[in-house]
Amino acid sequence: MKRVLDTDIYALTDAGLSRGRSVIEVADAMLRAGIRVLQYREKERKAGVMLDECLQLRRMTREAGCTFIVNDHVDIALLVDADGVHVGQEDLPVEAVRQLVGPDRIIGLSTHSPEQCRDAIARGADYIGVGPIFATKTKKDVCAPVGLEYLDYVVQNHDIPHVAIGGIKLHNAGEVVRRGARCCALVSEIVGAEDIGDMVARLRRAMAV
Ligand code: 3NM
Repeated sequence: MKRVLDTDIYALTDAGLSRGRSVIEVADAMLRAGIRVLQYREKERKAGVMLDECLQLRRMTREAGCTFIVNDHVDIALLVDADGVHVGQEDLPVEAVRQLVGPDRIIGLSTHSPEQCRDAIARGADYIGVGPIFATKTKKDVCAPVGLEYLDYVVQNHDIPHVAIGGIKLHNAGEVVRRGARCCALVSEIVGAEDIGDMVARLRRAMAV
């Protein structure tokens, strides 16, 4: 059975924001903090390096019982036997990704509007990213913040699992959860924290609404 986002925090890697720590070190701290979904999202890596890191992360996440998702690279997701792949609006359509990964792997799709949400459901995505909720510098090519209004639309109209993303921090994570988000994805707030374990614990307290 596919396990799709049955968790509070969705963590992503970003070596450039990790205070000089390696992706593996950061992921290790996340897993020790009890993170249950981890996405490998590295934009400036050679394919061979991505493959090596993903092989290591696959071993670590499997041992920890953590769902492992690879961003964009369907080939790497398949090579390392990831649980799923996350794609954006400019990537291969969900139906094509499904043909490659089969029925049992998770496909996540970033969406930024009600129309894209409905389209993702029609195409058979397993979950959607909903964002950017707030302004973010982490994703370079992302549209202006969609605010909490788009999250409200998803929460009030659709059952598809969703993950709120974009500019979510310790100070606003509680608000996002109170608006009905089932799961929050955070990049800079977690990978950039000096003490990742402490940050995850504080986020959990802030999100326990
Ligand atoms: N996707 P931070 S926003 C990877 O809206 C990503 O689809 C987004 O980083 C979307 O938590 C985003 O540092 C970046 O703001 C989120």
